[in-house]
Amino acid sequence: MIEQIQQLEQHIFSDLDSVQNAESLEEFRLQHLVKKGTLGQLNDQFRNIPNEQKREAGKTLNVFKNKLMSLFEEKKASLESSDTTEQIDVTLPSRTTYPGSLHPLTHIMDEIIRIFDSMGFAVASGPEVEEDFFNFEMLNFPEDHPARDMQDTFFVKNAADKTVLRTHTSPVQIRVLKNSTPPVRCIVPGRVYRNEALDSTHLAEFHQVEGLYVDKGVTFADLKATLVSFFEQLYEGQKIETRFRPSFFPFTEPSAEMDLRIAGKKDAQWMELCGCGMVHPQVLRNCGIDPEVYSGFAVGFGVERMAMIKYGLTDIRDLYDNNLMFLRQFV
Ligand code: FA5
Repeated sequence: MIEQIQQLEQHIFSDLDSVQNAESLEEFRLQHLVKKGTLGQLNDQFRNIPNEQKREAGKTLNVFKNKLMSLFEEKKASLESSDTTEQIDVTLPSRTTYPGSLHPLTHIMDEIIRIFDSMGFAVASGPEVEEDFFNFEMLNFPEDHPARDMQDTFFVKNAADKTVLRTHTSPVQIRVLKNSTPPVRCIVPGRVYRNEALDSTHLAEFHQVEGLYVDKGVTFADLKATLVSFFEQLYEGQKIETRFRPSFFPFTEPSAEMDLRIAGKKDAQWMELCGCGMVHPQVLRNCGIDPEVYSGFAVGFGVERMAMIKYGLTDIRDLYDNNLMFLRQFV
């Protein structure tokens, strides 16, 4: 029997070594390791050999069995770890890929331009690094006028240098009016800068859209009707409430601010969305336009604040956090 085991060893271990997959391993197990296989037959033979041979033969048989079982387990483990088909869970959903999308501010800016375009307003632009002359002086803020304090200005070098990061889009009113003859009807979308403490409704860098309409016979009623119609279109599908409040800007007279909130919503807060008014006669004169013949209205909207209402945001800073979970809602 010892001889028989030695002969068996010569091929059974190399057979096991050449097994390459789970099916061949199972075949090997059924052929050699089950009761009716090679090992089972050896056990039966062992029972029938003479007692004086049992000691030697039993030892050889045990060594053989242990070696065979441990090589078998090793082979099984190595096939399992290299078998990728076993590891893929085909029922798992595939990984989501997100398409690129426009930022909510781009969405709302496009919408604002579209609505004003439909009302006959062209798009104008001006520089973000602006001269004091356009940002303040021509808009009726003489030097040392206290109203300059309302706008927390970033000076490019210092206050004496008179170059500022524009604090509003209103200087473009001057640039447009100086170069045109009424009727003038334009909007100015753009970035503005203020040296402000940030909170849930204030940023230091934000966007405004200026609106300007100068012609014969333009009245405050035109301003009001234009604003109400604009907001109704921008917030189409949402029920809104608006209110005008008297205000002051050196370049408009009379001046107002407009607040808006979602109607019927519990605890809905009023949000100031724009400053506006009738273009001050002195501003028209500064630009070579006769205020006895022409009149006009001007408005400056805060774009981020309009987006807050449109998208139900409670903190303006959410728009600049670059949080993908937030931005993916606007695909
Ligand atoms: C102005 O900037 C005027 N130029 C608006 C104007 C234009 C008045 C034409 C008359 C005629 P004001 O500082 O209020 O006004 O800003 C206008 C709007 O910008 C505000 O109603 C608000 O919606 C937004 N805004 C102002 N400051 C901030 C800020 N720090 N962060 C975000 N939005 C702001």
